[in-house]
Amino acid sequence: MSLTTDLESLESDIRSAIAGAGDERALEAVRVSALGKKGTVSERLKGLGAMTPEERKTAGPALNGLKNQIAAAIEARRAELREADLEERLKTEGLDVTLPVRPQQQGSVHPITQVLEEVIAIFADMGFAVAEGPHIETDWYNFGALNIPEEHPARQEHDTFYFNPKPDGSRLVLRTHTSPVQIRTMETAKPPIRIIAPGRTFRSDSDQTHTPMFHQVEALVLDETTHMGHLKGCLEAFCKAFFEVETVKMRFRPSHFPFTEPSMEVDIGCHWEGRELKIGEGDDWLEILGSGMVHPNVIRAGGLDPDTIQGFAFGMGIDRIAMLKYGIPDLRAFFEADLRWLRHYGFSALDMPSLAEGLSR
Ligand code: 2NM
Repeated sequence: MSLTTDLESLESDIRSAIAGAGDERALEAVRVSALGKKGTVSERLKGLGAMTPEERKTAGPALNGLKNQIAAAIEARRAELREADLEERLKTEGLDVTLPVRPQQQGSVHPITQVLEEVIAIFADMGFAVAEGPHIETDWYNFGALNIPEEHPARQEHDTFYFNPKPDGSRLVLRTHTSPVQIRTMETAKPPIRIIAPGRTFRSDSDQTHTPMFHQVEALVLDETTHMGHLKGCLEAFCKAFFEVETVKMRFRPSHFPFTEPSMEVDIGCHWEGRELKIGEGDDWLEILGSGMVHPNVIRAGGLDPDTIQGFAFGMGIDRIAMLKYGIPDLRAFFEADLRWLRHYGFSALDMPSLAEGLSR
């Protein structure tokens, strides 16, 4: 058989193998069988060495030409396969962006999450940052730094969950309020400080109006000049935004907290219309939060100088204001994971609370 016929039939075999390769793996196998170390074309190229110079003159260019043409044919087929693969994927993985997001929404946002997001949206708009901290705290961060020393009567009122004592006698606690976050913030941030601390809190107390785990948002504003007028303005702006009303009647009642001096509890006006509680005006009062000017001892405990730094703090129960805003009668239902209840009181997962687009609709 002449060299030309041999190469012609070899070329046609390889070309039909290339054309027959249905995917890139099959094509790679064809490449190896022709151009690999022991491939049919490579073996013939090795034979060049044994030829006479005269034979090599025609066989060399013919073999190298074949090798290059096969290589080019393989690359062309590879591109073709990739193109076809892409076409196929575009057809099957296609996405109709005009379709509704989901045929029907599964699940819903828990009312506490909704209210937490609403509160964060309101204070973020006023320039507050969100701060977080651990649920398990030391006695110092939960009590000592907040001007609640050992034997202070407030310790009993907190119904604290204590961990077993450590060898040195100290005991960790589940935080009874989010105030430890404010102390940690004072230690690390430089005034002016404007933060809210939302999160879970724990007290060993369970009845119609108390659950052992509940949610709080506390706020802290510290600089050189902040006073009670700022506190009142801030709380009034919050109440209007949160209850989505134009005006809100408010009452500041003198009170006592170890961590603030003076301290005030804040009530908002309300009245009943049939079985519906209307918030903002009326002759009844609802207590919604505690507040005051941060006690000098607390500022000092946070590592700041109470002679130059002052400001206010307040705290409220998220679960409680969620009940008030959305007319939820029993606090315990919040944590029973009853699907029918969740569907009834839940919120759309697609509507983010925002001041511009409406908090709760
Ligand atoms: C309240 C009422 C009044 C409060 C105080 C502080 C801190 F850490 F700055 F001293 N955080 N939160 C505070 C003040 C909390 O909850 C009813």
